[in-house]
Amino acid sequence: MTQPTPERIESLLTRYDFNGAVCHIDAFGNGHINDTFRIVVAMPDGTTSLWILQRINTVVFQDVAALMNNISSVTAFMQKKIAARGGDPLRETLTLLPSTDGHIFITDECGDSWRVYRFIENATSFQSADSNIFYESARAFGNFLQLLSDYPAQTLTEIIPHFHDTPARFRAFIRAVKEDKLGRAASVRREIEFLLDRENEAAALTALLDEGKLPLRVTHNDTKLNNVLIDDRTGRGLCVIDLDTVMPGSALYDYGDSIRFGASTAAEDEPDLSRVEMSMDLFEAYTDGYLETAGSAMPPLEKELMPMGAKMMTLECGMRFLTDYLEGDHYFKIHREGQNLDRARTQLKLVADMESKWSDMQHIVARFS
Ligand code: ADP
Ligand code: GN1
Ligand code: MG
Repeated sequence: MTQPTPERIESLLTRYDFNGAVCHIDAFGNGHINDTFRIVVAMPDGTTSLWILQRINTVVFQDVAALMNNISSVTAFMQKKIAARGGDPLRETLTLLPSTDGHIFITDECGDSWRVYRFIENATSFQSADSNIFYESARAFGNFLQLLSDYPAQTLTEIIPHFHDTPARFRAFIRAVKEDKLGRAASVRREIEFLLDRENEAAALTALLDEGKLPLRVTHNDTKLNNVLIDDRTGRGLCVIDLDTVMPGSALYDYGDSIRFGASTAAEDEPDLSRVEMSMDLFEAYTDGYLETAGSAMPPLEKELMPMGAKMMTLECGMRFLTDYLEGDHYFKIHREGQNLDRARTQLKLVADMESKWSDMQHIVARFS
């Protein structure tokens, strides 16, 4: 997708009523999927108001109407609950701004789909965190799971079928290796072998979900640290964002996604693998916060399998990055050559590190369960 010009953005913003004049637009955030812009509006009383404009990635999300329907219903549901318990619904969950003609997303003349959210001010989305911030992010994601625990899951559209179906991701990876469209497989033999060695573990959690031994719930499915906002004033976990993938799933994959991204000692795309390991302090902080807010909804087997959730999600993500590298980087946005390979390598390094720390991980989970 080509970058939209400022003129195009200005023109589509005329379809929204911001109660003031748009005075500044800039690219915002570090997401791998959508294009995000911050919109500054000058209000008649001299103040400014902020909005988030997003172009929805329609290669990844093919049914935008269903996706937006999911988000609109889930946020409305959470807003009622947050208000009922005396919270601030406008800060503790996302709020969509409909266009002037009442649509929750609009499609422009190039066929791109866009949406606008209220910008949540005085809050930060982190790329890395200390134990305290990470603990707060865990509390927010655990709370999100609790808030949606009685949401009627069957009314949600499964936006990306088999999103966290690790065996299906494994098959896609094998296909990419066999096709080797760009002739890159030979240079990543070691990474391919690492994944092949773990093929029989890929179904460790999906088999239990299929058998009904683990609960299928409404989950977020993309619980990276930068998908939660921390309140600048109170330091507390405030709002879970990036709701595109909210659909039925497993809490273990949500927990695991947070660990693989936020408990790493380095960035997801760190090229120097000697800097990458899983910090046990961060692992402990997240486990503490997640079980504090979500623990009462989790049966014993689910808690026991939290280390496996961390490993499985890290393995799956490594597999997805490597698949995308082999296929020519068509899914995850890259900003430099080899970035998806670097991302894959950090994930595999983390898997190996988790394997070496397995019993410590289990002890920590048991301590907070
Ligand atoms: P992507 O799917 O591409 O990751 P996100 O929805 O996560 O897109 O948005 C990208 C970034 O924009 C977030 O990490 C966060 O920094 C910022 N952001 C998104 N929505 C809001 C909001 N309502 N208020 C403040 N910041 C936001
Ligand atoms: C993508 O949208 P973003 O950047 O929060 C991806 C996740 C991956 C993540 C890896 C819809 O998340 O599944 O785990 O990148 N989202 C989608 O960083 O595929
Ligand atoms: Mg995001």
